[in-house]
Amino acid sequence: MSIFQKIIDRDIPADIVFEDDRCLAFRDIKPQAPVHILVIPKKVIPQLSDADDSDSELLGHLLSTARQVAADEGLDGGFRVIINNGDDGGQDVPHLHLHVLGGRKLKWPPG
Ligand code: DGP
Repeated sequence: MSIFQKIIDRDIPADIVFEDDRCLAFRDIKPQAPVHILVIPKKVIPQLSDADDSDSELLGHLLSTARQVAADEGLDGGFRVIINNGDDGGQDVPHLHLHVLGGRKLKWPPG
């Protein structure tokens, strides 16, 4: 079981900013920007490449939630949404998550 499943189950605490029946959003424990929120599905999908076409609506909902979270945080000047996938993609936690980053000017390209 991943650490994010434990957050969903409330076995470990997190600073939760949004929740509905399909997803949860909470602040990253190691923020890389003034606002750094993770949006995760409650359905266990280890990484994006494990999703299939039946997950399309859920994936859209995660993006919509990222947009709403950014709006709620007042990120009117812009923000970035990132999904790290697998080892080469820099993914550490094997539970699909969208990073929502903002509150400062972000550099491009990422490393
Ligand atoms: P990734 O490298 O894409 O798998 O990002 C995982 C992120 O999860 C990383 O930015 C740190 C964050 N993280 C890891 N463990 C915890 C935790 O227990 N609580 C919270 N809030 N965030 C965590």
